[in-house]
Amino acid sequence: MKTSELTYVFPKDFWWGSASSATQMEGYSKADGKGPNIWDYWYETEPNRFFNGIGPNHTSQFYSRYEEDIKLLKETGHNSFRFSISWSRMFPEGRGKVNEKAVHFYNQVINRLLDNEIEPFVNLYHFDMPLALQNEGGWESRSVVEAYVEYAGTCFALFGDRVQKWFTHNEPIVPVECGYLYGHHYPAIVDFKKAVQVAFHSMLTSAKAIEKYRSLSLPGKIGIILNVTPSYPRSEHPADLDAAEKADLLFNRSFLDPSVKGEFPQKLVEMLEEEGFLPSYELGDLDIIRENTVDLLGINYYQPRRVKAKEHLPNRNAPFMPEFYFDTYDMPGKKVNPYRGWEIYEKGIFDILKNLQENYGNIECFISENGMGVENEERFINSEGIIQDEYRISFYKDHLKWVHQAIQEGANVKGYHVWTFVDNWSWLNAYKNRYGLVSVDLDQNYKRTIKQSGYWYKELATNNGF
Ligand code: BGP
Repeated sequence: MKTSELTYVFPKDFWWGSASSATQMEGYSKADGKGPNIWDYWYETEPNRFFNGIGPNHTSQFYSRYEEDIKLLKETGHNSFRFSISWSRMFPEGRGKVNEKAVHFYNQVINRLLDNEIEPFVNLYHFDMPLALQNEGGWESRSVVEAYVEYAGTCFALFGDRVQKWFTHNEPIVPVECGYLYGHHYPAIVDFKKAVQVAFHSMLTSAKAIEKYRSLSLPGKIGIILNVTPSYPRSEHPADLDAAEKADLLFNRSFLDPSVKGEFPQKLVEMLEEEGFLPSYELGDLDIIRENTVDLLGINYYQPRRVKAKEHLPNRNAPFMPEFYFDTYDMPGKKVNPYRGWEIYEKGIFDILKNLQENYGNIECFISENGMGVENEERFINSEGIIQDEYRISFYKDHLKWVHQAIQEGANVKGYHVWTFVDNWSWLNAYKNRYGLVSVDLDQNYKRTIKQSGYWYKELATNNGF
């Protein structure tokens, strides 16, 4: 298609791709010397927590099928692809001796991607703490900070000659909220003070890994991936505005500011101090955070947060939660993905990008995840066996229009990655909601079939627009 026939044309060399994570797609959780991580452990001890009892050993088997998958990446138009390294595959005990079979596997993946002109984007941490380190306290513990830096440094040294886009964490708020506030991820603790410590350590480890990376003078960039949930107040009433600001400070700026500006927002520090929740830290930690900000920011966007002032005083006898500062509400008439229950608000992606442009030095960024999970997609299979997922194509187009608009207005956006490439296993929801451009048939040995959205994505990437 000629550029003149397209309505939305993206900048030259735009990164078209998708994101994935080790636990959600490698499978083989006990093979070739991999150590257990918190997901393997939780599944063994509490399998009923997982939808249909499917655990992390039954993810889409990328570990054995990566060659086939990389061909499919090519067929669906990818010029870039994010995966994460499994810390417990590299270091079965979390630190110490590196597992050579893991090194071989990741080398193969990186080399095959490069052979196919697909740039590897590598993330070091996607919710998968090695069990041995969780037993030391996981992200709460200072010893784990040092273990992470050792792991990151090893990955840079082994793969950094070829990998030129590195990410220290994916969505560091998720282990904080799911693991330490709302009980969705192991260790499923409810403890605000610990949650703050975990958040602080994720920022410290990110800065320390960046420092390590830069000391090696490798030829690439390093960043972090944050899920930003724009916080929209119910009204312009000062109390609603204040509530929305507090939600933004807790869920977004607690990671955005240290990652990009090298400091925590003063207002956030005051809020935490008032409740006695400041984390413990060592002399020099804040300097490390200040001096090691990111080159590049990945933005995962799924949904906004609708916020209003608290209507009742919080119950001081209940465990302290972020919702002590604000209430959320159901905005009348909002559009919702009925399967996942998440609001769909496309303009949110534009608001995030404009905020980065205006308040974060227009840092180089890309959309690192955006996607729609849908149940029972076999309903939409046509006579040729292809899932007709028109809804997903519309979802992407509707978001891409706003990404395009932000770029027109000067935002420094380099790419768009969808979640995700092949239907994969999702934390507690297992295979309930499917997100892929390619389907996986669990009854036919994980057979892959490109969906209509996969063909569309190829066209989008080839035309560099739509
Ligand atoms: C993001 C995570 C992904 C992925 C996605 C979809 O927050 O980075 O790992 O799972 O959300 O969410 P879910 O799988 O819970 O539907």
